[in-house]
Amino acid sequence: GIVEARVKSLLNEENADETPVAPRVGIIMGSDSDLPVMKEAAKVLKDFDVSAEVRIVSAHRTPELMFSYASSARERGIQVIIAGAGGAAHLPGMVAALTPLPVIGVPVRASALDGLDSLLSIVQMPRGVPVATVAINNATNAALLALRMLGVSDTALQARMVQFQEDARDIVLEKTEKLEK
Ligand code: RP5
Repeated sequence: GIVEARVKSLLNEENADETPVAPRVGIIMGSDSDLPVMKEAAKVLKDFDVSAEVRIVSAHRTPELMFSYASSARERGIQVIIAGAGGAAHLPGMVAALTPLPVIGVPVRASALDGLDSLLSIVQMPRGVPVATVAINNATNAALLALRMLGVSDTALQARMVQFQEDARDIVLEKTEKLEK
């Protein structure tokens, strides 16, 4: 459909039509206006060769779709859901209420309140229904957290995370070395 085509073009997926691999991570967002932020999560997962699907699912505009997406995610093989939303950001919490999977919420800076509204909407979940909330617009960290979760039972993936952390450390050390010269 039109949304899928827009998602593909925004993600710059040259190989989008190759044989599909069952997605392990579901990346969903309330609106296509969240895509510029949320596509960073897709990029990170791609760099780690972890399959993901990207969907527009709105708690307010498509409540039935949200219900069917969240309640079928586990049986479709999804292992972690990353949900981004802005403003009255109900999507991550509602999805967490409908699935036993871990849900990571990304507060998107979308309104006059600069993202603080999204952050508070996502982070202030009632006891019993957790959403792991990352910083405003930080879809990169949402993907890295999803990878760490998958890494608990996927040693090859966890080894890649260790490598990623070592690379990040080396970059900082190299910068320090340059400063000292
Ligand atoms: C939320 O409202 C979306 O997640 C988005 O961040 C915000 C604005 O959506 P649009 O009006 O741009 O579609 O539901």
